[in-house]
Amino acid sequence: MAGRRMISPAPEPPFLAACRRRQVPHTPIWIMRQAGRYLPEYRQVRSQAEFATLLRRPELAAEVTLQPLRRFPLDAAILFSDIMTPLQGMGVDLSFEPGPVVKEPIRTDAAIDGLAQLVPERDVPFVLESVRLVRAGLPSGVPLIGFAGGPFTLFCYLVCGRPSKEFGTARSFLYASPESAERLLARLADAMAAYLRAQAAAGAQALMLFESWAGLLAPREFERFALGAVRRTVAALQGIGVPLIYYVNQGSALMECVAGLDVDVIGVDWRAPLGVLRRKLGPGKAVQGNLDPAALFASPQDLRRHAGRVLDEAGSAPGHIFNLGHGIWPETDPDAVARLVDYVHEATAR
Ligand code: 1CP
Repeated sequence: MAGRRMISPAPEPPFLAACRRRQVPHTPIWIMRQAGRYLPEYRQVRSQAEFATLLRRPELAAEVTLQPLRRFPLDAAILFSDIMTPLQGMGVDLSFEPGPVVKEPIRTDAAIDGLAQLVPERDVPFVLESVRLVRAGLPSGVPLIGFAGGPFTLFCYLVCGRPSKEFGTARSFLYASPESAERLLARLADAMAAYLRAQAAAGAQALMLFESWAGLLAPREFERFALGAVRRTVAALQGIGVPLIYYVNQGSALMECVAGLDVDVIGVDWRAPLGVLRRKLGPGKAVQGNLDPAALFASPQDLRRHAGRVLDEAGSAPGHIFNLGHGIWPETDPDAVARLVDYVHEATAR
C-alpha cells in the first residue's frame, strides 16, 4: 500500500448542506448585501470608481465580493453585482443614482418587443468573468451565490423607471394591461433563466432570485404575475444541479403560494416568526432568514438574544440558513456583524 493514500472527499460546505436540508456542523450564516457601504474598505474602493464601473470591472467586483469574507467567517459569498445589470445587457439605458433609474420606462408592447434577447456570454461577459475570479479567490468551504432579480421586481423598476415605495405605475399596469404585463414578465423570466444558467456554468454554486417587491401584491396577482413568471424561470433551471433560493420580501402572507415553487430554499423577511413560516412551507423547503436588519443596532447582549430567538424559531429540523430579513443598512457597525456571525456559529455548534 506504500505511496497510496485514501483521499476522502471534502465535506459538503455547511451552506450547501443546509440548502439541501442535510445535517450541518453549525447553522450557516451570510448577510444580504454583505459587500457594500457599511464596510470602510468598500467605501475606499467606491471612492475611486463609480458603482457602474465596479460592476463592469471583474477584478474590482471580485475584490469587493471577497472583502466581507476577509473580515468575517461567513459561510457563503454573494457576487457583487446588481439585479439591473442583465437589463443593461438587454439594451435598457439606466443609471444608478444610487438606486436604478431607467431612462425610458417600458410601458408599451412596442417597448417590450424592443427588448433584446439576453445572451449572457455576449452581453454581460464581465459578470461571468467576476464569477470565475471570485471562485479562484475563495476557500473551498465557502460557496459563491450567483443571483438575479425576480421577474416582478425587475418589472417594477422597468415600468416605474425608478425606486418607489408603492410601485403604483407597475401595479396598475398589471390591472390595466394584464396581457402586456405577462408578456414583459415572460421575457424577463426567460432572460433571468439564461443569466442564472450562465452564472452556474461560470462557477456559481447556488442561485438566488431576489423578489424584493412582490410582497406589494394581492395574493391573486402575486400568484398570476409574480409567481407565474418565477415558475417559468425555475422550470427552465430544473436539473441545473445547484440549489435555488427564492427570496420574497414582505411575503409572509404568501407562503402557502410559495410552498409549491420548485426551489430548495425560501428567503423571508422578519415580519413573521420562522416557526410559523416553516409550518406553512412544509418540510420540503429550507428557509433563509430572518433577523431584522435594525437588530444589529442593539447592545451586544441584546443582539445575542434577538439572534437566539431567530434560531429558536427556526427549530431543530435541518434546513436553516441564518441571514437578515433584508439587506444590511449602510449605517451598521461592522463589529456588530462580527459578533452576530460568531454568536450563530457558537450557539449552533454540534
Ligand atoms: O452607491 C453605491 O455603492 C450603489 C449602491 C448599490 C449597491 C452596493 C446598488 C444600487 N446595488 C448594490 C449592490 C447589490 N445590489 C448587490 C450585491 C451586494 C451584496 O449583496 O453584497 C445585490 C445582491 C443587489 C441586489 C439589489 N439591487 C436588489 C435586491 C435586494 C434588495 O435589497 O431588495 C434591489 C432591489 C436592487 C436595486 C438597487 N440597486 C441599487 C440600489 C440602491 C437599489 C435599491 C433601490 C430601491 O430601494 O428601490
